[in-house]
Amino acid sequence: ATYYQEASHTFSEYLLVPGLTEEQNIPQNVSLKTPLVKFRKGEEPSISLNIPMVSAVMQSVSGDRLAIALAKEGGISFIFGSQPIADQAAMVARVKNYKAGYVPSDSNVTPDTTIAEMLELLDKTGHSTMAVTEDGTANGKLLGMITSRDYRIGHVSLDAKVKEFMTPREKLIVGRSTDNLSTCNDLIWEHKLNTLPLVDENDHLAYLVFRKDYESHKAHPNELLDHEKRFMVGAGINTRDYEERVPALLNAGVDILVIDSSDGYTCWQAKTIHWIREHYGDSVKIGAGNVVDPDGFNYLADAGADFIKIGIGGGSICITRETKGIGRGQATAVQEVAKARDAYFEKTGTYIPICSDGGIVYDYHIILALAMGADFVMLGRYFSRFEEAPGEKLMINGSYVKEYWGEGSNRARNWGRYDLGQGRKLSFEEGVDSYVPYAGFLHDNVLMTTSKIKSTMCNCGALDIPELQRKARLTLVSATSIVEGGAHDVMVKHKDTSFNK
Ligand code: MZP
Repeated sequence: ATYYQEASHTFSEYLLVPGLTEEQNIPQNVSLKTPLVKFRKGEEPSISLNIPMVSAVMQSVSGDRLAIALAKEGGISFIFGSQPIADQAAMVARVKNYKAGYVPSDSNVTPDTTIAEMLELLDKTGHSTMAVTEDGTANGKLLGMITSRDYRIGHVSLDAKVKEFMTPREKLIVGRSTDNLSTCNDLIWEHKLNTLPLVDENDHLAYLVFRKDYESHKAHPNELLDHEKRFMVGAGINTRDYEERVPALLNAGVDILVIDSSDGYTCWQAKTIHWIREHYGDSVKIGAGNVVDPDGFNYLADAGADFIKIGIGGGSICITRETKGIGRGQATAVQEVAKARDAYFEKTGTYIPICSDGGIVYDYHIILALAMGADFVMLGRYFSRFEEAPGEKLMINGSYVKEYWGEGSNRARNWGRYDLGQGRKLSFEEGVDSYVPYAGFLHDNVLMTTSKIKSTMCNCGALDIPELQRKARLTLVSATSIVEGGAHDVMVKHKDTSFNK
C-alpha cells in the first residue's frame, strides 16, 4: 500500500491571510467570470460563467425552475439525470424555451380579465413571462404583467420592482398557488401595494398577476422583463444509457453535459467521453468526475473531459466515507488536483477548468476553494434551501425547512451514479434524506454570497479569480483558533440557524 504522509484537510481548517488592498480593490471592480470548459492557451473558452457557482446534479436541487433562477444570476444548473430520459429532456427544454415577451392590450386584457384568462393568453403566446403593453412593444405603456406558474419571478426582487413602479392606488391581484391552473381565477386578495405579501394564507408563493388601473405610470416594461433570452443549462448523464440520453438532451437544447458519478476514475467515464467525441467531435461539451487526486485528473484529462469535478465523500448528505471508506478531505483534494491542472496546462497548453463539488458549508468555503485553484464550485445543500429548489417546503417545530436528499439515498435511487455493474439497482445507501433550513429566494442569497466573495477578494488584493489564485496566502488553523473565529465569550442574542455564514 501507498501511504500519504500528510493528513487530508477540509476547508474549515484554512484561512486566508490578507494581501495588500489598493485603491482599485473595491467590490464594484471585481469580476467573478470564470471558464466552464477547456480552452487553449491564448484563446477564450467557448462557455464561461459570470459567477463561479453551479448547482448539483440532484433531484432535490437542479430542476428547471432553479435552473432558470441560477442562469439569471450568471451560473448554471445541471438538471438531474436520475429520471427518465424524456422527463430530463423536457426540463432542459423548459429552461431553453423560457421566454419573456410583450403582448398588446387589444389581446382583450382589461381590468376585469381573470387570472385564468391571462394564463390562457400566456399559454397562447408561448411566453413564460409577459407584459401587456398598450401597443405590444417594449416601448408601449405598461398595463399589466403576468408570470406563469413554473416561472415565477422571485417575490423579493419583483416586490421591490412593483413598489418602484406602481402607486398605492393601483391594484395587485394575487391568485392562489395551486397545481391546477384552472382554479386560478379563484382570487384570494386584491391588495393595495403597501400590504404586499406575495404568499397565500398557507404561505405558499402565489401566482402573481398585477395590472395597473390604467393610471399614469412610471415603469418601462423593459425594466421589468430583462428581453427574450435563452438561458444556459447543463444536464447530468451516466455511463450506462448515454447512447439514448445524450441525443435526447442535445435535441432539447442542452448546453453542456456532465458525467455524474461518485467515483470518476474509471474506464466507464473514458468510454463515455470517447463515444461523445466519436459521434459529435468537440462540439458537445462534457464534464467528468469526481476525482480527488492528480492520477484521476490526468486520466480524465487525457480522455478528453471539458472540465473535471473534484470531491468524494464531502457532500452534506453523503455517507460514502462511512459506508465504503473512500474519499479525501476536500481542501487537500482541490489543492492536489489544481497542481495537476496547472502542470497539464504547462505541458499541453490546454487549460481544463476544475470544479470543487460538495462540502461547502459556509460562504467563505467557496472563496477558499477558488483560492486553492478551483475555477468554480458545485453546490447541493446551498441551493436546496431556496424557494426554487424542487424539495417540499415544510414547517417543522415552528421553522420552515426544505427537503434535501442525496442521490445515493433510497429515495433518489440513482443507480447510474453508483452502479459498478450490479445491474440498474442501488445495492446499499451512500446518502441520506434530510431537511435543510428554508432560506428564501435564490437571487437574494446568491447576491449575498457573491458580495462576500468579492469583499474577500478585495482583502486579498485580487480583481479576478486567476489573480486571487496567484496572490492567495492560506494558513492552516489550529482547533483552538477555529473556536476563536466564531462569536465567543459572549451571549449571542439571535442565533443564526441559516447555515450560511
Ligand atoms: P453539498 O453541496 O450538499 O455538500 O454536496 C453536494 C454534492 O454531494 C453533489 O454535487 C454530489 O457530488 C454529492 N452527492 C449527491 N448525492 C450524494 C449521496 O447521496 C452525494 N451520497 O454525495
